[in-house]
Amino acid sequence: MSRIPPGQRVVKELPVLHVGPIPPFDPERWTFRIFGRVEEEVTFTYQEILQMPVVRVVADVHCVTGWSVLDTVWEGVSPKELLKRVKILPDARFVLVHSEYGYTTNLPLEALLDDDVVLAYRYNDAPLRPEHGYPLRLVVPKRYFWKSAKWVRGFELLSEDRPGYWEQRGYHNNADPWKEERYGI
Ligand SMILES: Nc1nc2c(c(=O)[nH]1)N[C@H]1C(S)=C(S)[C@@H](COP(=O)(O)O)O[C@H]1N2
Ligand SMILES: [Mo]
Repeated sequence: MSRIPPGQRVVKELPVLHVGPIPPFDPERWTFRIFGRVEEEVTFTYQEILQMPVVRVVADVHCVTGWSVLDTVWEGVSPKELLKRVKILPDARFVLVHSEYGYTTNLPLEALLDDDVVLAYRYNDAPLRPEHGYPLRLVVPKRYFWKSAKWVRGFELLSEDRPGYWEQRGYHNNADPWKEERYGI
């Protein structure tokens, strides 16, 4: 079976693709916040995130514009690890991922808890570079890469799905590259 989803071509290096500027990072003021459908919201400092158990994920990533990069290596923390530290309300089924400058993307909570999902601060055995999302980026290998939000600052747990930045602009809500869920509902 092919490793390349339909309509994709392999490139060697991860291109740099995003809307808006690269945000500055102040480790003293930066926080990651989990809020919404949780009993009590929580915020983590960058230091606290670095102290959590490290996970390493090797994955192929697929951008909706047609490029794929094979065997990308990410290290960071698992969203599961962060979510262990809150009490999730029983009606929480979706997550809106919040990044700097208002970029958002939505996922089913279950998808965020998948074993291959990581909040990464290292890429290919080096510190993640600012243009690729440093200090922290989400990587969701099973979805088109716009769901892998760079410069993440929080998870908002929701009882009902709420479309993110690209999902509001015509990109597919589910974004499975193997089903070519590029545009539309
Ligand atoms: N915050 C933020 N994250 C983002 C984007 C963005 O515009 N802003 N673009 C997405 C898209 S469309 C892609 S293809 C990947 C690109 O990641 P890269 O620049 O590290 O290759 O980031 C995703 N994450
Ligand atoms: Mo993309």
